[in-house]
Amino acid sequence: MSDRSHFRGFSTRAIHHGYDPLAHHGALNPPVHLTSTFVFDSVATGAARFAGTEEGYIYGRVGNPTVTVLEKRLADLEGGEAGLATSSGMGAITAVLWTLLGAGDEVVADRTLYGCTFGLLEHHMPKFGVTTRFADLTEIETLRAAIGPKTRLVITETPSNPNMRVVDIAAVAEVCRAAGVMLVVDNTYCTPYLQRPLELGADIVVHSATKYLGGHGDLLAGAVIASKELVDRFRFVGVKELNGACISAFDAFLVLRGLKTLALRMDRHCATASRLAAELEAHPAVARVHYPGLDSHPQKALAARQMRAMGGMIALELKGGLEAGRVFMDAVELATRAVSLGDAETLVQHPASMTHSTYAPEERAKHGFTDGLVRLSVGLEDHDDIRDDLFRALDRAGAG
Ligand code: 7XF
Repeated sequence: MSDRSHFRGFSTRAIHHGYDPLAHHGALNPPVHLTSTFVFDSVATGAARFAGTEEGYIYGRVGNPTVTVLEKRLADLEGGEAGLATSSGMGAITAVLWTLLGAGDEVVADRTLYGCTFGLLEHHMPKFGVTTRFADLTEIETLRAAIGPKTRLVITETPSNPNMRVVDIAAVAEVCRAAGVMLVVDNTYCTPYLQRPLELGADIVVHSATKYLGGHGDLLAGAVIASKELVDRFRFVGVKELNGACISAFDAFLVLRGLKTLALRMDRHCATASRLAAELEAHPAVARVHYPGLDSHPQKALAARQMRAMGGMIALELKGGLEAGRVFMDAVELATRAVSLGDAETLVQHPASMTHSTYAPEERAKHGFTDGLVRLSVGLEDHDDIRDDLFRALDRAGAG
């Protein structure tokens, strides 16, 4: 057995934490435990495991040894006590919300969220008696005013998908703590390499691990990181009994593989995106670039405080609006027309017609993004190739 837990660098932990090869026949990588159920050596063992008085696996919806490695690793990287891996980001979000909320409860959510999170809160949770107030969480007084006696939790992304608004996690956490409500932060855009919400006072971090954590566009996964007490509830109530959104051992293995290069990939995503953001801002067809590293971003100073680097996501507003967006989207040759983000490939998509189509047009305006907004997930290709491709497509969009 070898204990490497005193080596504390981020990449070191992303490669090693929670797994000891010497306890697994020397296998460098964690075995993929392809099993749905686990055998008990006696009825007493089975009873003790169900009662929670003995550690050990029971059934794949509750836990699996490959998945456990991923859960430990993600918890460590986020600076949390415990982790839960799920079959998707939405699986993580529903596990949290459905466990913590009941009829009569209220949620306060930031005014821009990923489309399905918004749809869940605005259109579906009311069926179960849970309502949501959407507020601009970049304004602390607005948040304070939105929290009422029935508010149980506050949920936000930062930077927000798709328009890159930045929420001050520490300030929001302070208001939540004073009001006795929990703060959930969706850290998908940043990953723990760029931002660690628990260290800033959040109670719960959720992820779509489909994105940067996996990093290769070959899996769907999600995660929740929080105190052990909360994670136990999300596991034994949220996933086991409410949504069944357990991750497969194979997908857990793929996320673990992705994590080994997380820091390297994020450094490259961030470096290329920050160069491109400045270059794109100078293109005559571009009305506005939303990127927290730009001087034009209203929360640049906050982002610099809260994030290690400014991330790989950029939102562009084109002067020609929706139509220019369409021309641009069809003109790219290297950038790939696809939703999702955080992959090696540069991806472009149009939120109003794709990821955020669950918002009505007037809701999109109210929640802070225009129909002409194009979203760019900057990939790992060479900067010059991405720039040339985007500029050629922008020239077309501008000429239109
Ligand atoms: O269930 P998923 O793994 O797709 O994750 C849901 C999710 C949760 N939080 C954020 C901030 C997300 O961006 C997502 C998924 N977003 C993709 C996108 O924006 O392209 C989904 C493609 S429709």
